[in-house]
This record gives sequence, structure tokens and C-alpha cells, in this order.
Amino acid sequence: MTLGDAKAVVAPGSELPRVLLVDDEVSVRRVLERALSVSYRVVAVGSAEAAVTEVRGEPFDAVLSDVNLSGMSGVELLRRVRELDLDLPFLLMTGAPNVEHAAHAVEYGALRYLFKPIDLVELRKTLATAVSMRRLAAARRQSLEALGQGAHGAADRAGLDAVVNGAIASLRVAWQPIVSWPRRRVAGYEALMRSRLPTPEALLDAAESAGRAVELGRLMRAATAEAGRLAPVADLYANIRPHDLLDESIYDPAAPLSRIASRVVLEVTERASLNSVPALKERLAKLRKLGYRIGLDDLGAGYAGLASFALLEPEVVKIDVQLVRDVHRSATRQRLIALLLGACRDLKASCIAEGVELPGERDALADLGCELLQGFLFARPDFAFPEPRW
Ligand code: G
Ligand code: MN
Repeated sequence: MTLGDAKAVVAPGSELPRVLLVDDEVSVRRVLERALSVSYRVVAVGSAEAAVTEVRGEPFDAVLSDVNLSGMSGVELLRRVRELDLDLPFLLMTGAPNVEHAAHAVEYGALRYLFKPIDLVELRKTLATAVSMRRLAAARRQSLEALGQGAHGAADRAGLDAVVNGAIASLRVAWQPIVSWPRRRVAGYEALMRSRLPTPEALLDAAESAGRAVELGRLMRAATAEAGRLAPVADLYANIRPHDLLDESIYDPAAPLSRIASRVVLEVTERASLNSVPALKERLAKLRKLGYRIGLDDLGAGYAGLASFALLEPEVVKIDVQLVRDVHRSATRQRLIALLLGACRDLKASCIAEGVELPGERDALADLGCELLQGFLFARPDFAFPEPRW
């Protein structure tokens, strides 16, 4: 190294990218450690458990791991690493090539699958790519988060599973009162999903991407039944999506929420179309036979709201915040809400206006004859059943 060399001005070791090398064979560790230590700070460990401990400590720029570790496979180690670090590039090495296994590993987020004996030129190239990818991935995730997109932040399958597992472990039910304004009484509480992800939408998106939306729905229904036992009033409102109607467990009379079905309004929100649910009428009939009432959520927000009205024949209709906002200042909104209230009356559905934030909105809705109201004006959602402000 000459004085003119850029590396010469860097304090020894301080700026070298850190690589975690995991292999239970001492000889492999020794060879690779020696080969890489010129360009990397290598931490070599002999077991997956030791690797997890290392990842918990100082951050690494890449992991290079054997596929067959005693006690834990390389892919399993990758999943554990993703619980701690969503961006850490992961390279797998194997002595026994297996295409199926390689494809699986790559699906879960292994950047490369290298075959032993390791070609050191290829390894150096791959590691250099990995280190720059790590920096890009972190920057990309931060900018997506700043834009409010990709809120779950996972870039691969192992990361997604880790995010969904963490979110599901932190799943909680928040409650928001639905009030009868003329009576100054709480008419029910809506169960709202909360987790360590920033919004319920982020959790739903992550679960959907991971193919676990049905599982999430089931867990949320069970959590609603469990938390609902402490409710100070009878009526509980639970949100379901069209895919939940395809889950047989929702029709199981022994399911936790089914046991209290006569207290529950299932609010159906349309993310996917209700038209994609086969035998919808029979499914709704089964739910009603269990004792559930059916609610149509967010009427006025989507494209298919009125069609859903006809498909669901709901007992309860919730008018979306988009129609409610500033209703006291808009004759058009007043007319539209009056129309919906008329339709609800004719079809014997009760009607709830949601997203009420202003006294003016509350009074205009009351004047129109909408008695059931929900929104921040009365109470924000909270884990302990919040008392409304009157
Ligand atoms: O569409 P649905 O009723 O499922 O939506 C409930 C969501 O609306 C919850 O996430 C809740 O926090 C939010 N919310 C409840 N009350 C208000 C409100 O008064 N204003 C706004 N903007 N959002 C509300
Ligand atoms: Mn709802």
C-alpha cells in the first residue's frame, strides 16, 4: 500500500465492511477468513445460534453461511436473521448442490447460493455486490417509509414472514364507541386492529403478501371475542373482508366470536369485490343463522357500495367519512345522506355515520335523522373501552 492509496488514510479495520461467516467446519472458516480478511472484517462462528447472537450485536454488511449447520438449516438461520435485520444480505454455501433447495433459499431472500469448493473470485464479487445492495436496500426502505409506502418494509419472503410474525404477536384490539346522540348513550363498540406496524392497512397488506390474510382475520376475530368480554355494552362491531367469508372457520359455531354472534355486527369492507365470493347468499345466511348481523362498511367510499347494499341486504349500514366530512357545509352531502337514510329506513337497516369530527357535522346528521354516530368527536379508539365525550 502506498501513501497515495485511498485505503491508507483509513484507520486499520474501521471502515471495512463486516462479514459474518457461519460454518461448522473449522477448515472452511479458516480458509475463507484468510481469503476475505484483506477487504472485510470477518467474524467467523461455528453455529447458527452463535450467528444469531452476533447479528443481535454490532451490525454486519453481509452474512455468508453454510446450508447445513448442525441444529438449524441455513434457511432457518436466514429467517431468524430477518427478525433482527430486514436488509442484511445473506449468501448460502453448500457442498451438495440441490436445485430445489437453492430455489427455496432464494425465494426466502438468500442473495446467492454458492457451491463448495468456493470460487474465491466469485465470492469476492458477490460480497462486493451484497455490501452495496445492503446500503441501497436500507436507503430504499427509508425513502419508501418516508413516502408512506411499503410500510411493512420487507424486501423478501423471510423478511415478510418476520414482519408478519412480529405484527401478529403484537396484535391488539382497540375499541371506538358508536353512540346514539339523541339518547347520549353508547350503542356499541367497534373493534379496530392495532399492531406494531404503523397502520392496520400496513398489517393487512403484509399479511396479504405473505398469504396469511385469512389467518390474520381468524386471529382478529378471536382477539375481538376475547377482549370483548370486558365490553360495557352488548353490541360489538367487527370488521371482515370478502376473503374472510371464504374461511370455513368463520361458520364454525364453536369459534370464539360465533359463541357471542348475537352481540356482533360483522362489518364487511370491500377491498376485493364481493362478486368474487361464491355462494355469497348461502354464506350470509349461515352467518345470520349463527346470530350475526351483517353490516355494510364505508358506504360512499368505494365504487360498488350500492351494489354491495343489494348483495348483502345488511342490517346495519355505515356511511363513510368521505360523505360525512363537512356535511354541515354541503347541501349535496346532506341530500346524499338523506337519500341513504331513506333507503336504510325502507330496507329496515340501521344507519351509522362514521368519522364525525366536528359539532357541526354531528348537528347536521342529527337534523337529517341519523342518530347513530361514530368518530373522534366522541372518542378516539383506545384499548380500554373509551367513554364518549358528550
Ligand atoms: O372504515 P372503518 O370504520 O373500518 O374505519 C375505521 C378507521 O377510521 C379506524 O382506523 C379509526 O381509527 C378511523 N377513525 C375513527 N373515527 C375517525 C374520525 O373521526 N376521523 C377519521 N379521520 N378517522 C376516524
Ligand atoms: Mn369498520
